[in-house]
Amino acid sequence: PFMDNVISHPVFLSGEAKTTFIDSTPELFVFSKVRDRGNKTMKYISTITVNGFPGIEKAPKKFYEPARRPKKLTLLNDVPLNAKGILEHQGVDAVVNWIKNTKEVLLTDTTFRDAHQSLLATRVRTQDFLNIAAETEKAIPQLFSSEVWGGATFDVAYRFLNEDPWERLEKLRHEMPNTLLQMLFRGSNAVGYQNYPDNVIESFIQQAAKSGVDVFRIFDSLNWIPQMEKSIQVVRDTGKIVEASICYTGDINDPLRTKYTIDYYKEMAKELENQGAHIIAIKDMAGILKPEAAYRLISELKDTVQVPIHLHTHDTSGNGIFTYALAVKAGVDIVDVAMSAMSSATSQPSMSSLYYSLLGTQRVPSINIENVQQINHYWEDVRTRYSDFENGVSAPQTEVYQHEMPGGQYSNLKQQAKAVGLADKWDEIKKIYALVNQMFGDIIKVTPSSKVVGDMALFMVQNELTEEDVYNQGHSIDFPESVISFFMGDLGQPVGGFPEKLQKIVLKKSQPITVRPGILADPIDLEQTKVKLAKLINKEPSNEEVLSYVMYPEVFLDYQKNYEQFGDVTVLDTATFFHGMRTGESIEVQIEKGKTLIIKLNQIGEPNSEGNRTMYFDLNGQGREIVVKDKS
Ligand code: 3PY
Ligand code: ZN
Repeated sequence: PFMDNVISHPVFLSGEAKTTFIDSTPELFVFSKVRDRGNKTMKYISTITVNGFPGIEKAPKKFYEPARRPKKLTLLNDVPLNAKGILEHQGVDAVVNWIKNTKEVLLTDTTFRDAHQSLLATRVRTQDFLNIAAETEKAIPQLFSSEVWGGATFDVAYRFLNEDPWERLEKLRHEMPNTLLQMLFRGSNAVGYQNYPDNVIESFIQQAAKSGVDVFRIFDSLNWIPQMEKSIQVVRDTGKIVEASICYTGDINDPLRTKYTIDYYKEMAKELENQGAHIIAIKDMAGILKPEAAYRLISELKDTVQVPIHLHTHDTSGNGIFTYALAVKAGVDIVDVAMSAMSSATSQPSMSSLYYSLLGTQRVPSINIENVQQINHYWEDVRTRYSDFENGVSAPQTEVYQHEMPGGQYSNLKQQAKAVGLADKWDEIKKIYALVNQMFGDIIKVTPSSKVVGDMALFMVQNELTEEDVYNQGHSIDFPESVISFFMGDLGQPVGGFPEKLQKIVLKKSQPITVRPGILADPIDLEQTKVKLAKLINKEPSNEEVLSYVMYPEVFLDYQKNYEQFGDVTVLDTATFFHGMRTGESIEVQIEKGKTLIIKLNQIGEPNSEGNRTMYFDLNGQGREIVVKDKS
C-alpha cells in the first residue's frame, strides 16, 4: 500500500521525484497509515456485516437518531469542595470526616459500571461513556464518587468489546478529573475468578491507583477477611480510600435463618474497621436486604463502628427505594444509585427517584435534578443500542428473595444458559440455584462464589441431576472445574466451613486446603512475564498489559490478535460495532483528532465457491475491496 502512495503522488507522477523524495515527504507515511487503519476497520465492518456479532442474533441494523445531549446544564459558579478535592488537598482522613459531617445522603453513581453490568451484560462501550463523562461531572459535581471500573468490566472489555480496560479507566480519569473514581475489587481474586499471588494483587492495585482509581471497594466472595487483608493494606499504602465490604445475604429479620445474623454483620464490621477500612460498604449484591432489615442493620452498624457506611443494593425486587429510604432514616452515609434509564430491575435504584423520595427532608441529596434529567436523556437513547443484551427483567421480581442471585450474575447466567441451549429451562435453573446454595451450606454468593453456584445449577439441569443423584451417584460424577476448586478451598473458607459429606463426594481422593490460598501461591515474576509477553506480542508490553496477561492470558492474547487484525475498533459508533453496515450507508470514523475516515459500503458480493464474499467500499472517496469469509 505504501508503494501505491508513492506512485500516485503528484511529484512522482510529474517525474520530479528524487532519491530524497521519500524522506522529505512524510505525508506518504501518513497516507499509508490511514489506509492501513482504513483497511483494518473495513475488515472488521465486513466481518460483522456478513457474519454478525458473536453471541447475538444477526438482524438488520436499525436506524438511530444521535443520542440527545444535555441542552442547558445549570452550572455552579464555584465548583463545590467535593470528595475528590478533599482527597487531593487534604488526604483520606479528611474525606472520611467530610462524609461524617455531611448531613445530606451522599451518592455514588454506578451508571458506568454495575448498572450496565447488571442490565446489559457489561456490554456498554467506552465511547458511550466518554461522550457523556465530562458533562456528567459538570452536571453533578457533588457526587461522592462514580463507579467506573472493576467487577466484570475488566474481563468483558477485552473478551467481547475488543477494548483495553486500562484505556477506559485512563480516559475516564481524563474526562472526570474532579470526581472520585471508584472500582470494585474482588480481594484476592482482583478482577478475576480465582486467587492471585499477593505480589500480583499489590502490583495491580498500585497500577489501578496510578491509572485513576481513588476508591477501592474490596470484598471477598465468601466474606473471609483473611482474603481482604492484603488488598486493604496495599490501598492504604497508596493513599487511596479503602471501602471494605460486607457482602449481605440471608435475612437478619428471619428467625429461621441463623447463619447470617445481625451479630454476624456487626462482628465483621468491627473487624474490618480494625483492619483499617476507611468506609464500610454493605454490598447487597442480589438486592435482598429488605427495607426494615436495612433500617435495623444500618442503625446497629452506626452504633458499632465509627467509620461511614456506604450501602449498595440492586432493585430486582422493586423494593430498592424503600430500602434506601429506611437506610437513610437510619443514618446511612452514602448509597449507590444509577441514572434512571440505567436503573431499577437488576440494576441500582434510580438517582432521581431517590431524590424525590427524600425531597423536603434534611437528607435530600445535593443534586440539580434538572441536570440529572438531562443527562438521563442521553442514557435513554444510548440504552436502545444495546437491546440485544437486555436480560428481560423489566418488572420487579420478588423471587430474588428465594434464589438470591446477584444482579450482575442474573444477565450473565441467563446468557450462559442460552448458549448451552437451556434458555427454556431458566425458571428451573433459578430454583436449582437456590437448592445448590443450600447444598453448599448457604454461602455468600457473589463473584466468583456465585459463579460456582451458577455452574453447578447449570450442570444439574443440563444432566437432569436431582439432589439425591448428586449424593448417591456423585462418586462417579465429574463435577465442573469451578465446583471442585471451590471445595478444594481455592476461593477460601466459607462461613461455618464446607458441608463435609458433599465435599468428600466432589473431591473424591483430593485433600482440600484450609489456609488462605495466597499463602501457598508462589509470587509471579512480573519482570520475567514481561519478557515472555514481549515475545508473544512482538512489542514491549506496558505494566498494564503485563497485569492483564497475568489475569487473563488467553483473553488478552486474543484481544491482541483481534487488534492486529482489526485495529482500534473503539472508534466505531456502537450500532456499527454490533451490526456492521447497510448497503449504501456511509459512516464517519474519527481515528484520531483531525483524521476522519469516510467509509461507504457500496455492495456486498455473492459468495464464491470458497464461501468468500467481496465487499465493495469507498474509503475517503476511493474504491476499496475487502474479502471476507461468509460463515453461514
Ligand atoms: C462483581 O464482582 O462483578 C460484582 O459485581 C459483584 O457484585
Ligand atoms: Zn452490585
